[in-house]
Amino acid sequence: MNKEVLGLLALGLWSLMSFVFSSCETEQLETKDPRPKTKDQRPKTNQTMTNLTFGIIKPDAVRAGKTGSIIQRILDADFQIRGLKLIHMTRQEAEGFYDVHRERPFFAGLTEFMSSGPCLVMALEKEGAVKAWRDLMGATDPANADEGTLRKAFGATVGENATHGSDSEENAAIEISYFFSKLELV
Ligand code: DAT
Ligand code: MG
Repeated sequence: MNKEVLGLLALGLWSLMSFVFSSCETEQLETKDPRPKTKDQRPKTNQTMTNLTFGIIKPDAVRAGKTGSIIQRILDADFQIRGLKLIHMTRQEAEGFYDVHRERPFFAGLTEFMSSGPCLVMALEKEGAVKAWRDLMGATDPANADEGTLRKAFGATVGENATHGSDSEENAAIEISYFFSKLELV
């Protein structure tokens, strides 16, 4: 074997060794870096969905400029706001949200109303949030709602009743995920 061949072999071996060594280093750096690389690696929040409910400040209340007053009432009732955004639903999005009512006679009016303007969607946290939020809202028909409730104060008719609230923890989780991504919830 002449010097030239030996030299080439040595060079090849050196390149191979430095490649292997540098990929080990990268791997080490990667495993040492505590920052999450993907959203699935982010620490899971301790908060379960148990104390969460989903609420909407409906288009009638937003149009009437009642958003601030309703949010103040929510904070005064010791809810923590975990998610909040202003959206304007398309008719199709409103139909998807109220799918359980598809066969009801008021479905067309309800989905037309819910897509008629901006509304505020909210993820609300409190011990026993589903019931606490429904209690604060009052009965579906403002005419039957107790004094001091939001629907009594801000609702006009059974159709235009200012707020929405989930009716169970299971539906609260479904409704929150209909409108919010994980990143939008704190
Ligand atoms: P809630 O919103 O109190 O949970 P629901 O689930 O029975 O009441 O109905 C959903 C919405 O549909 C309600 O907020 C307003 C509308 N709605 C209900 N009953 C109605 C009716 N009889 N006429 C018109 N709209 C109605
Ligand atoms: Mg309902």
